[in-house]
Amino acid sequence: MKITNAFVNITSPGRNFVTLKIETDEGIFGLGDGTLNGRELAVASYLTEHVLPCIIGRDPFQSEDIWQYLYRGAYWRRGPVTMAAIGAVDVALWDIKGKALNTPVYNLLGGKSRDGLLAYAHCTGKDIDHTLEDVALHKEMGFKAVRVQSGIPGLSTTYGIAKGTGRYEPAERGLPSEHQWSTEMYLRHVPQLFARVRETFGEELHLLHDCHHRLTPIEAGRLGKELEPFHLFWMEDPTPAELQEGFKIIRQHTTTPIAVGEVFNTIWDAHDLIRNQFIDYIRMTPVHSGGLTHLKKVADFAELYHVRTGCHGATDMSPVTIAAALHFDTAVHNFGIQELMPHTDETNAVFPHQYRFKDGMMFPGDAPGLGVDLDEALAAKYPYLRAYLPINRKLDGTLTDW
Ligand code: GCO
Ligand code: MG
Repeated sequence: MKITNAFVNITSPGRNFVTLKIETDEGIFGLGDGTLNGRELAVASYLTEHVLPCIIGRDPFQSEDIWQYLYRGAYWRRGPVTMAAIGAVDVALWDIKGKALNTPVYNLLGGKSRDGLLAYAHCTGKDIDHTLEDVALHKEMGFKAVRVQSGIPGLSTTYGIAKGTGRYEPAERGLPSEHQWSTEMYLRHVPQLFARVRETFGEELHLLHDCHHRLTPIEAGRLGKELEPFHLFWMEDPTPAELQEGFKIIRQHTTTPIAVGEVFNTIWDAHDLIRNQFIDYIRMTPVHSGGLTHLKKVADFAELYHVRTGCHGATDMSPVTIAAALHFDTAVHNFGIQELMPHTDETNAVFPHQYRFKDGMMFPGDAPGLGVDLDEALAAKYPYLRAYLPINRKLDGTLTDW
């Protein structure tokens, strides 16, 4: 089998997505996702100008060799743009292989290790009462795990909170907006939020929380310690992770489990965190970490250190990435949980897919390959619109971490 053609599709059915389609001489095609929130066109151009011409004529079954060719061969390694581009190619190749062998991708990664995948929803509200309502709604929908976020009294904006009654969408059309931040207000508020959630819903519901890189390690240690009575499933992205040894300080102060890695691109971003057992869950997902080929290696390495997976699944992971993540989750031994932030109806129509949610669990479906399609005619109706993540400033105006 040979790759005969490859092209990038950019569409914006509610938000921007960059999709790679690789075609072969046997009429089988594969899809990959290269969406990088707020930097979409950089990946599209990297693929079109620098990657796709090099893969025409290659055998799509050689996913390992093609991965190494694009990673080692380019000399310039790592980084979100490079790894999203490699990820798009790699996932499309696994899709082709599955279709050619008439089997779902999870069978190529080791086969079923479980029947269903525990998924968590993102629950938000402008204050604690509204957040409790959202948690109740998601419990009703069948969720057994929820990530709980709430507006912070005194701050006009808080990350991760839906606007009005709409769904939460991290990217905003136009140039970046500005959010406000106060660590003091946040640290006072979050333990009260979790006290109310446990009081209302009891012990059984799995509770998660995303700190979105806002804290220093010692502040994260304090928060983790104060949240211990509420038995969190995880505390996510407590501090930026470029300084991996910072997580040692968090570990010294709390038994609240730690998850990190949605912005990581390769094992080298997580290597020390994993081997020193500073974290409990690794959040890397196929699109931003070089596809299934690399992510499988990360998971196998993490397994040695009792670290489980928790793939990032916000709306900026297209249905192609969600499907790839679900096949990966199904196969790896050390699966932990899968994030599920629902796409708009428009997005679901552009990317018809086999995966399903039922009773708190997700299922990849048994279609050959990934089980996702791209309706190109419908996609063409939603042209790209510039969008960014917001930026974040402390109350005195200092730019801080998003
Ligand atoms: C999550 C995330 C998102 C990110 C977004 C960035 O855990 O779902 O933190 O909400 O902000 O995916 O592109
Ligand atoms: Mg997050």
